[in-house]
Amino acid sequence: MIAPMRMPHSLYRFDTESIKVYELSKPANFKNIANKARISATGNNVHPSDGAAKLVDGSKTSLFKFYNAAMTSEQSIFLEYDEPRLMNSFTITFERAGTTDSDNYQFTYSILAQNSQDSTDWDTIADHKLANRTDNFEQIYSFDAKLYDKIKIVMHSCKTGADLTNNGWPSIAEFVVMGQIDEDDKVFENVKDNYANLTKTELPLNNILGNDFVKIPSVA
Ligand SMILES: [Ca+2]
Repeated sequence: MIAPMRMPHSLYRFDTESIKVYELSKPANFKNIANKARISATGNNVHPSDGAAKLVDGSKTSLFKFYNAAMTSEQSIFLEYDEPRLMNSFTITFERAGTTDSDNYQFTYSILAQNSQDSTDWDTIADHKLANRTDNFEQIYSFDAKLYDKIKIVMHSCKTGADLTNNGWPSIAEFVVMGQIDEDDKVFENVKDNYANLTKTELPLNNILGNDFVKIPSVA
């Protein structure tokens, strides 16, 4: 009879540290928080009708044309949060031309993340990965949950043409950040369920509570 394998003692420890680690790894309540970030790009050359909102609008057919020209040098896209958020995966989606691509695009990109409250160092989530517009237009990167407030997508090159020697006009269709929503987001999500088609900036406190609720009486 084969003796049952002994599990490492550490798996049974329920000290404070173990519970903390478990909680930090628990992704059950994570949602796509990409649209909670401020988005910017280097180059200041965004296509006027295809701006940053298209990167996080939930549509893989709407494109963020972050550099509105043939890309001759490396460019970066930034997603930034006011406070570090617990995150555990990024998904990047490029335009899909179909099963064939007459323009034959190849993107080379990296994805980095930083907790600027702890360090100026960047963690490398994806390092010089390749993508195209046919059979490799979307990649998911999962990692142990960690606090970040800055994400940087570095577009090293965007090549096109039969031999991939021409510079192409780059775009990204969608970027997903799976992370923990904060308390403000929870309140907003609850309100949004009852007030469809409103954005966060269109919900002044007076409209929700009524004017009388925000008048603070003076203390006698
Ligand atoms: Ca989109």
